[in-house]
Amino acid sequence: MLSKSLPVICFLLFSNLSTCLSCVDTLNVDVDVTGQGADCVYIFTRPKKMDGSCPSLVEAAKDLYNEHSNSYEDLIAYYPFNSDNLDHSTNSYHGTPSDENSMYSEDAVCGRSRFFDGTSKVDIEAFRSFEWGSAFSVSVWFKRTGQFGNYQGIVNNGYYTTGSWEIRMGRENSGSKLGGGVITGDSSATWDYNQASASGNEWHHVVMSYDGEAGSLTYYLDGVAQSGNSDCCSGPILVRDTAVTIGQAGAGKTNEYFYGFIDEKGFLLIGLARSHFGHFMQPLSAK
Ligand SMILES: [Ca+2]
Repeated sequence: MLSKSLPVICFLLFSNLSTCLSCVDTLNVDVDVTGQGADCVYIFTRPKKMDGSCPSLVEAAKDLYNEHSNSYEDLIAYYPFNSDNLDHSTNSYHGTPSDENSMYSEDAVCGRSRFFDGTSKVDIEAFRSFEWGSAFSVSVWFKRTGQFGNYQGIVNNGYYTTGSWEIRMGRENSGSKLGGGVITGDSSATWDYNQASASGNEWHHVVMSYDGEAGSLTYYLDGVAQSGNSDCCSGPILVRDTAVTIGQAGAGKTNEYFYGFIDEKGFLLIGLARSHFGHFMQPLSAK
């Protein structure tokens, strides 16, 4: 029997936080131990082992990792953008950057972020003809820092009717306009949400979640549900022979690049996550 009467208190110090998924279920404190701003201290409890002893730090960390692995089994792809354009889920839907030297920044919400300079993007060709199904969520953090007079794609599988889902920004209202949507058999356009406003030079978080069985599309900006065409669609998101693009408007457009930083925190960037929707709505701490 596992005893929970006397929890073990452990302190984990990660000098290089390799996965922000582990932020989700732990109390985490941003403590600048090194003066470099790169370390996080984690405080959590674990039950004693069957023999009454406390698990080692390695054992405790492994247990936590396994719990997360199980709870994110629906994850499609995860791009931390800390030092590469790779998918850090188990699926290996790796991104291909258009720029020779991808730029990563300490200006981030988790680890580092990727900087998009208005000419660079990341394509994930593995998503061509991908069956998105009827349960889909995408989560992304972004901080637009320039080219406010342009339309800009953030993440999508193609521009407007070329793809079947997208999150993008407009040039209206000083470039703060934000929206997106999905395309299904009964909804032919993606601009189901088009009145959100995300101020420039600040981090913002978008979660768009689609439930094709319930016929519901929700769009959250910084944890607040936005008004839009929530009953736009039902059934599966259409399959397209297009790549997923991050940092540009996607297939069907040659311009409309994003200018600024894109990151993740605590959860995935792209996932079949209807069953985990609650995770997305945990309190957000935008920097
Ligand atoms: Ca990151």
